[in-house]
Amino acid sequence: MNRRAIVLFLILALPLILAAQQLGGGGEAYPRLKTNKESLEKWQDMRFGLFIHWGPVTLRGTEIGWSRGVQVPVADYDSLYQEFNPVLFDAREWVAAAKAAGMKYLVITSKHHDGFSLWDSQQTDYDIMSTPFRRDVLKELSEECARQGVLFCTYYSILDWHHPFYTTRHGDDPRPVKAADMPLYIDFLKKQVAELVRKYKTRLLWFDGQWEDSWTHRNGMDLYAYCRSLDDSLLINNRVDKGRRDERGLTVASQYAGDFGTPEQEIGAFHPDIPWESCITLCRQWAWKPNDTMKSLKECIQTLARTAGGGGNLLLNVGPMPDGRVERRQVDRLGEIGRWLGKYGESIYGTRGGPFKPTEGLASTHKGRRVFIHLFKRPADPLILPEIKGRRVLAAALLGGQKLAVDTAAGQIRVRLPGGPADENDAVIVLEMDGTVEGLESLELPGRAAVNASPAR
Ligand code: FHN
Repeated sequence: MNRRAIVLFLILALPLILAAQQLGGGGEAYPRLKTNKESLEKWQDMRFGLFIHWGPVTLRGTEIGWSRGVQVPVADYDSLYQEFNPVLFDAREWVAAAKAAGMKYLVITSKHHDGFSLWDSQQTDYDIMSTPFRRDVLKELSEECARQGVLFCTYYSILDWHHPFYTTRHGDDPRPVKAADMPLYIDFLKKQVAELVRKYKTRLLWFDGQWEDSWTHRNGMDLYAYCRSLDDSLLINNRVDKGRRDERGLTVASQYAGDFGTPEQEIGAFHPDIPWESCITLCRQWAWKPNDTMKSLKECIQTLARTAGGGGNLLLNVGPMPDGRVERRQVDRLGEIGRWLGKYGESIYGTRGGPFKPTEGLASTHKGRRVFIHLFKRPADPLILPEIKGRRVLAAALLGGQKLAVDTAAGQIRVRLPGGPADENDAVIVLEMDGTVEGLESLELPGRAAVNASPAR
């Protein structure tokens, strides 16, 4: 191929190569099975969801899954379901709390590492119907989400330290394992996942527990393809496969399956070109713990704005109590976040990260011709930003507030700041541009770049 042909090929193919890099899918085993773009964009526009970790373990207040066979002996842990009777559980209240927080989707732990199923599963008796409660939590939540217009999604743990056929044990679990059983476990897993899709209409499968050697890259790609065969519009996170290497959570290479990256307990790195979602606890533990330390309103709002400023979604977690209620103080905190979004939601929903890369003091999002600057600290006045090549700033204002003087000179945008106090959690300035900034190069700001801020644990 001569030089001219190579150049021509690159010019034609480049956009395709770039697009391919952005979209995940079935991995190297299913190269043509790409992420459902429509579902992905709708989900990315949502930006904010509720994560719920819950199960019989709340009767002990210890961490779900991990405390089995450690803080709580296996025999005790595995019999907790016989006392689990959350009579104050009300799906309306849970979904209403998510809505009041401004959250657009909800992800419930249908089955965590301890193997307990929160629905009436035909594949096992180790489920909610074997408890004194005998109500199908997933059915009630799925129906209530549909009623209140919140997207119903399910977390499902691939590893199952309770299931006899799963081939890795945890804690003081004395049972031997037989490698031959793993195919039987995978058959069980697929039948349960089919229930979640067909019967409970989950819209997103949030897999977890893929890191043990019992689960392989091949298993991951096959499960991804199987899920998409059940419902082609499903979204599936990258923990279906082995491409996630550390808490930064992104997939290391396109040969791995998955539709979005999953940083955990930290705000993901600035990546407006890759779909990702940070999952972070409102308190410290995933499941409920008495008197657990709860994040401040400022920390919650800045975590959400920083995540959106990096191009990601935020999945904020609560752990309901053993009686079925979410603690009042946590419901109140969610409501406070929702009130902030009531005023400034335009700077979060439907936006994409950038064009200015986040620093310690600010982050930016954009949508159409509007660029939103999220100020977490009061900067020097005027606020100085690098000029956006090929775009002019037509006007500046506090979002929902007063107009601000703005000019561009010497490659800098200078915004005069308001004299009085602005929102101490996150003061949002909106810049009206003479065109969209989507796809334009991201810009570094002088000053310390934001490190992947890990909210207090
Ligand atoms: O072990 C789990 C943990 O309990 C929790 O479910 C988090 C949520 O993403 N995921 C695992 C740790 O990476």
